Amino acid sequence: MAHQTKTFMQHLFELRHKGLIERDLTTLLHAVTTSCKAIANHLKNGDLGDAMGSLDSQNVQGETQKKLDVIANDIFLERCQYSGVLCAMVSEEMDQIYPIPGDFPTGPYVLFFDPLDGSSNVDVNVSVGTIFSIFKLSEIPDKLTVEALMKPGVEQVAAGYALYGPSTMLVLTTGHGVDAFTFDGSIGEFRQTHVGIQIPEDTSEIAINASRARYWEAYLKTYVDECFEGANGPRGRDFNMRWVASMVAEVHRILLRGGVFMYPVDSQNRKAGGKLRLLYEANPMSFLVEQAGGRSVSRTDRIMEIAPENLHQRVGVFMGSKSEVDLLVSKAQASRSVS
Ligand code: P6P
Repeated sequence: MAHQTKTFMQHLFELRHKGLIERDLTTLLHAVTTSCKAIANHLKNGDLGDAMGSLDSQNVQGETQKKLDVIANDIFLERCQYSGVLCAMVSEEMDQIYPIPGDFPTGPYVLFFDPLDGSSNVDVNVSVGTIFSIFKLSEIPDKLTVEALMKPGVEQVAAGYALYGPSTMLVLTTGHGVDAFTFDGSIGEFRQTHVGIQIPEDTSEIAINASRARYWEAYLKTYVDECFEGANGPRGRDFNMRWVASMVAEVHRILLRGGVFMYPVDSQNRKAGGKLRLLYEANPMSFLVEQAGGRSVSRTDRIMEIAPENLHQRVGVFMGSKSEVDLLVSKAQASRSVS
């Protein structure tokens, strides 16, 4: 038989046969990837379908909801709630914990997800994604409280994203490296295209929303200015800048060719704690970045060691090529800390 690259499920079965993941996690990841396929199917029709545009509603973040934000969220709830292994789901699109309905069997796993990250790009056909983070509790809590779900990112058992771009891809870690899969429409499956992704330690490419420069701390402003000064400046080499306004697209680029992604706490978002959310954006992306040999901090602290306090907690994010994040941390430590 002609050599066929492994499908996503074959990859999971291999991990299970090696004793690296449990059967129930395989079940849950199958439901997650099926949800991502369904979301991709809605996206591919663009304005030919009826899913484009915004609703009059706002999500818990106070952001205008796209029709597809709600559609993607509902797809996850419907397709994951009967997996039989979950006790709760937490979504960017829902204020409260989503308990598994009484008539479905439950289990100790918790799924945090951002069903459609970067959705402001949907109407202009720029890549968007789905981000997921999975924990396994020591037991199913009697009472499903927020406190019962507040675990640091180092306790994740799996994390990943779907990238709805020129091709639809799925990138996953279960703590045993980072692998990527590309959707093959001819068989309706994700097939492995990248094995053991490693982020280049050095980079000359930064990603930051430069329109917020007036809000940044002085050390960060100096860092970015020195990158922009290029070969004639203190860095001695030219830098490139990218900003897609879709974290999944930025992190995917960084995983494959290096770079550093920055969304700092700044003078304008400090009261809110930053922009990006810890549980379903920063933690899963940090797990992937660290598993790929990169580094991920919130100014100076390792993101995956942050003890969460609420479901939609925001955090500053600096992640990517290790040597560049190391430099940023040393500059932050040398600067006067901002309370
Ligand atoms: P800004 C999308 O809303 C998101 O959460 C990330 O995916 C993205 O990196 C960031 O916000 C974009 O923020 O301020 O550029 O719109």
